[in-house]
Amino acid sequence: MTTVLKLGGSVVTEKDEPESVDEAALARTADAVVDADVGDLVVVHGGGSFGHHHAATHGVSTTDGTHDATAIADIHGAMKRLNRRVVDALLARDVPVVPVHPLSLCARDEEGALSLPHTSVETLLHEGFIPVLHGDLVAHAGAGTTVVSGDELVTALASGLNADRVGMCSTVPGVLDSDGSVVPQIEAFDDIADALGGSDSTDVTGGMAAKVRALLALGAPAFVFGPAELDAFLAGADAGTRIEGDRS
Ligand code: IP8
Repeated sequence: MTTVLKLGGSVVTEKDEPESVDEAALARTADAVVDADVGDLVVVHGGGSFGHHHAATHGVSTTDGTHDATAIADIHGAMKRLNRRVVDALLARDVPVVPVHPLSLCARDEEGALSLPHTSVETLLHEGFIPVLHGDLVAHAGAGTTVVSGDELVTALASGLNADRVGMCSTVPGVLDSDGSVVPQIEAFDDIADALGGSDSTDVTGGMAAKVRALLALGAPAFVFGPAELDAFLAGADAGTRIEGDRS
């Protein structure tokens, strides 16, 4: 049983203040991972006020690339700093985490398609570790480097590893309808298209609509939920909005 968990950048950082970790939220998140009972676990965290801040400053997104090595060092360096904070919080609780940096692993072709060789993550899982990846920059043929979001990594990992469950923990309790209520289940993007807006902070990778599209494309059930339901998800229960494309 393999579970891929995305921790939204806004869950563990103060999203509007550059390079600022929400220490209390990170501690609660790490405590939840300690008690996880889901078999093999891969964690992917987002950029929050680390990656998005620097990506916006340098005008880099998933489609607008950069060949500026200093910009690459700034953006990737910020993500490595956040990754180190997440890894340290888990190591302090004796969770056997190993950092995995997508810039050293992945590439995009000229059409922007991402390749993520999964052997490294798979071997780490077999060896009893919990790999911790993060939104990052990746080499992009013809564009230098572009942003890869944690959501895109989750999609690639879930299919490469044949994951059984995917969890997307963000600061909202699920996908919300136009009345602000959590939608229990989504099987097609059209079910929810009218209600989905963009993210209200600097987010170069696109907010909830992009998340739902990515999750519908998976071959496994995915759940979008808030931090209050992280314990439940990691105990194997359903949480927030269940998203699973209808494959009939
Ligand atoms: O927060 C973005 O990751 P995300 C990473 O998962 C960078 O979209 C470098 C902005």
